[in-house]
Amino acid sequence: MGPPHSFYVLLRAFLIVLLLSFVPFVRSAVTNTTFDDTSSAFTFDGSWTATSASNPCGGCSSKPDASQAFGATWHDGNIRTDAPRGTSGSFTFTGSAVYIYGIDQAVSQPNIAFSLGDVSSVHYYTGNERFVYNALFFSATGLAAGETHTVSWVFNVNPSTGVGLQSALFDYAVVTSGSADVVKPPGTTTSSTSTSTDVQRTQTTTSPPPSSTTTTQNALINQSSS
Ligand SMILES: *[C@@H]1O[C@H](CO)[C@@H](O)[C@H](O)[C@H]1NC(C)=O
Ligand SMILES: CC(=O)N[C@H]1CO[C@H](CO)[C@@H](O)[C@@H]1O
Repeated sequence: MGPPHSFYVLLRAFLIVLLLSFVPFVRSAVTNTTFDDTSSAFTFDGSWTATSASNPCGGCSSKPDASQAFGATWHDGNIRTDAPRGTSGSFTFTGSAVYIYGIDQAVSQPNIAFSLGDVSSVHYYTGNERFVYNALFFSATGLAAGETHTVSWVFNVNPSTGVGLQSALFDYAVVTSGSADVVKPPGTTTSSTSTSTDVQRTQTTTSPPPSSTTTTQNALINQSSS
């Protein structure tokens, strides 16, 4: 003889309450921070020009609308087929996710090869718009939230453009942070009023998280097991 049927009804109600209480907590714990290309978190190595409406790049072939760039600034980097050194850069941050944004352009954009740990991808715009603002160049999620990460990139000339001088425009980065609050030891300052209770709950529930919280959940698991 097992436990009475009412036991399962109660257990199920309990798990539903756990799940519902977990979702709003995760949302409130996660924040996005935007870093303009002028931030010292960026490095730019090789042929780059820091550009804005008040400091235009006369020699640059790409002249986007400054008012549509974040902070009205961007970095214009270029590469030649016979360049003696590569054009590259990096962005260093602490958080569980990173998004690098630039201004895509249909004319003469190189392949931009990104890497972050074992994540790598190549960005190349195949559309026809002269400029596309807030274009996502690279993203990585599910990172260890409390650790410092560096995403780096290098330009590779794209032969399909038929142009020997190619350029790409870097605008800003968004970093997701705050999920580390969930696993901070008790007594640590936190913006949430129910942290310790929720840590307890997230450790006892085995329900899969809703898809919208997957990133945070991954970070939480990695953090907890380290
Ligand atoms: C953070 O920014 C990314 C990329 O723009 C977005 O997908 C995500 O929903 C944002 N998260 C929060 C908590 O605002
Ligand atoms: C940064 C890191 O270690 N992320 C991992 C967190 O855990 C999930 C699930 O086990 C992995 O898929 C991530 O790669």
